[in-house]
Amino acid sequence: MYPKSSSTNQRQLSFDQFKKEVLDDYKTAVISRECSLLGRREVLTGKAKFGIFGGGKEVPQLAMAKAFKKGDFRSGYYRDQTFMMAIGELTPQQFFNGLYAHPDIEADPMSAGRQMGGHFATHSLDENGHFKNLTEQYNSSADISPTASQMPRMLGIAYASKLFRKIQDLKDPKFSNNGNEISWGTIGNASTSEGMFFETINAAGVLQVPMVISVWDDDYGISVPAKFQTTKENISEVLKGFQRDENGNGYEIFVVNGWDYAKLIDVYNKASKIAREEHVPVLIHVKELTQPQGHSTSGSHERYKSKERLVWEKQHDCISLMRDWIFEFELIDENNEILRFVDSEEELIRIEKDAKKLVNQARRDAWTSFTNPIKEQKNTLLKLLENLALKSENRAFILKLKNDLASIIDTSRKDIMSFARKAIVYVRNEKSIEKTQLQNWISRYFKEEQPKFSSHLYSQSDKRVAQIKEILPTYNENTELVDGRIIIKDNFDALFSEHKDVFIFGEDAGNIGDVNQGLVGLQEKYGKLRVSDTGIREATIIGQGIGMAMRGLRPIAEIQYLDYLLYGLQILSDDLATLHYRTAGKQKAPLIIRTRGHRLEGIWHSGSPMGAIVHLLRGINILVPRNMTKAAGFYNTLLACDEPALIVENLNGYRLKEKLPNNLGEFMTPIGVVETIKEGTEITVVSYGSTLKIIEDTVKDLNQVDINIEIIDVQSLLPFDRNHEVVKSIQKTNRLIIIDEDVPGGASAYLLNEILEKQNAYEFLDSKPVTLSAKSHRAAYGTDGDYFSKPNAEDIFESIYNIMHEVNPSKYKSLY
Ligand SMILES: Cc1ncc(C[n+]2csc(CCOP(=O)(O)OP(=O)(O)O)c2C)c(N)n1
Ligand SMILES: [Mg+2]
Repeated sequence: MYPKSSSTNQRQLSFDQFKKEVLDDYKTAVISRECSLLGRREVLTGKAKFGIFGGGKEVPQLAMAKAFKKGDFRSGYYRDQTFMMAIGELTPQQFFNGLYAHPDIEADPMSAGRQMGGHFATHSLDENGHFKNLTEQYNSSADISPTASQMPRMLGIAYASKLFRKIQDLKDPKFSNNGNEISWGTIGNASTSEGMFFETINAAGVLQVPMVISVWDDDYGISVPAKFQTTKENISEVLKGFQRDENGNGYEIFVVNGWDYAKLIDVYNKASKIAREEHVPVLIHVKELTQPQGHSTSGSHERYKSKERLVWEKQHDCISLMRDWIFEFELIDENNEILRFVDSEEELIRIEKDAKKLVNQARRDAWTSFTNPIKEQKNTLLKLLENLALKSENRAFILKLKNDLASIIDTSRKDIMSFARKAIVYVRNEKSIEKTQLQNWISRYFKEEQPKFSSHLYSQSDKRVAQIKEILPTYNENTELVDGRIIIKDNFDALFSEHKDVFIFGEDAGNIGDVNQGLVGLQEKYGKLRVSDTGIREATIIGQGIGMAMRGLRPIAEIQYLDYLLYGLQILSDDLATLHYRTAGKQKAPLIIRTRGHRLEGIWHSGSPMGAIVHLLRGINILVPRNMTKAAGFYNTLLACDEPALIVENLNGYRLKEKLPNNLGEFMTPIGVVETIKEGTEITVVSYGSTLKIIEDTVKDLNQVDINIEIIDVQSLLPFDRNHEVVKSIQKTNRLIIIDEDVPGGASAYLLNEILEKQNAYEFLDSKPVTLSAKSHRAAYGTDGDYFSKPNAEDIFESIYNIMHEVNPSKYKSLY
């Protein structure tokens, strides 16, 4: 590699430097392997719950690390511990801290114990939740477990480089150096069977972005061999049509064996140069890798691999072959002297011994750091229980608890809390200072420990949505009424001219300005990169946005209709919604997803699956504005904040008339705040989105039968009614009906839970609370399909009337 390679970089290295680098690499590989071996033992002896390691894939990761530069991003999966060690972002002790699930972000920088080991991340945010200078550090977007889910965001990370290079106004040195950054992906061979892999590969080819995707090919996906995974059992072979050539743009594709250290370094250098300089995506198919310990700690690969395969894997272990190469390497210099990496095997054995010692020490240190705080807590509790026992009639029981707790060898926080709370039950009828002390200790314990497991679902920075106060739209004296779409469009226009880092993209979003003309003319005005068309690929539209937002841009990803959000829902749920939580606040992606939905007609153009969305997307703000002014106000709010959000515009609202505000881009709809749009006395009607219009249309009819309703617009499903305004209304009306067009038990049940349980509204109800929603099936097509599928004006009238009939049957006579 050293003398044969044509790379100038390598020629410049003196042999001694080169030798040091090779031996350091070998040491890293051996340390990593030792971590895998000891890690498995920690699981089998019960100290850790589950282990999935990078054994058998060490050597190509050394090569990838060499080509990886500051500012670059990794988007990979659970095999990449060697890479993380090689770039200096994972120490052996941190590896074990993660394995034990140390709930402290300093100890386990990957996830503060929230993720299983093997899920890697670096810190993009400082202690205030603000972006650090990402060009001065190595970056790894936080891994997630669902196979191939690292693909969509990988595209966005790469796409950001393209934007940073092409758009002069974006030259923020914190985020990019002229778009030179590569998005480095890794994926297992079997996971390339997933749709998201192919969708991303195609999109990156279309967009021509600096993405280098390595396939770690060990011929298996757990127990299932390549034969059942990949056509021709060969992913680079079937992707050959993506190879760039004289017919057009595409990929550069490399195939290399995973044990060939020298060749790997060469390939990764070439790949890096192509991607970085030309912004061409590269696929590196790394073959002949192994799994020396099987897939994970949950099983043994002897069960499904043949004897021959197991022997082959031993012979092709990448570290063994690297070792042979180092041992055998010889070079004759100009003075005819023979240069070697090592003079005897002893030198390699010493490196291996040192590595073993180092990893063992790291394991011990990690265990001490994980268990020490718990030991202290345990001792405090034992003392409290002893004191309590002395004063209690149930002394024997409490002493037993104390002794049982004392006898647990590897105590967990769960043990501590569980014993403490059991003790409280024994003294429930007693009074003593010791009991109060234990009660106080328990509540302090929860206060301190619970956030370690539950913090950072949403932003805690000064840009969190809760910080935003409402700014009302203002109007000229003789304000004209315009189509709703004009308000959306003019507001986007104001936002685009104000914020140079805002981008909107989606199917038909560019050239024609979206299917409902809310972006008409904006591509012409702001260019094809700011307002752009994408292929039909919802999962990677979302991923494109996630990756861009992780690199400091403000993307608005458009999903054409709410019904098609389902294609992107998995990535929204698994990736975007968990990002801030799973990094304990160290990464964020304030992506805005724009879509339109509700009440059009037909099974796939009338969607309102808000319950499903609300439940799957905790961690994302879910906003359901009733008109375009409200929607525009939400966009304005979100661009002043750092949280992700989904905005569902009303599909039937683009042509409804609204007053055109004169402070476009500035007025702000607050998030988590309901609005009472009509005051009333008899019943509180809670609803959102398109349904509100129908409810408003029934007001006159209800008035005629002497029913005066109060209407509350939810506006924001997540978060819902932070100020608990709904219960105040119910205190006045004593009755509640929730109306939406989701399935029964969908978002209406969510709202009912919020109102009855969280706001304690049950105390003020004089009638049974009612939810009126659509039928369980999707909405049938046409006017009649809608009438018989979704709550209509008569359904609403009758549901409300029936509640009043129950209250006063003589005044409100039965209708049927
Ligand atoms: C969507 C999804 N399906 C199934 C799994 C369970 N699972 C975890 S790893 C794995 C096999 C992956 O094999 P491959 O991509 O070849 O990676 P390797 O583990 O061999 O490196 C499976 C099926 C998962 N994590 N996510
Ligand atoms: Mg595999």
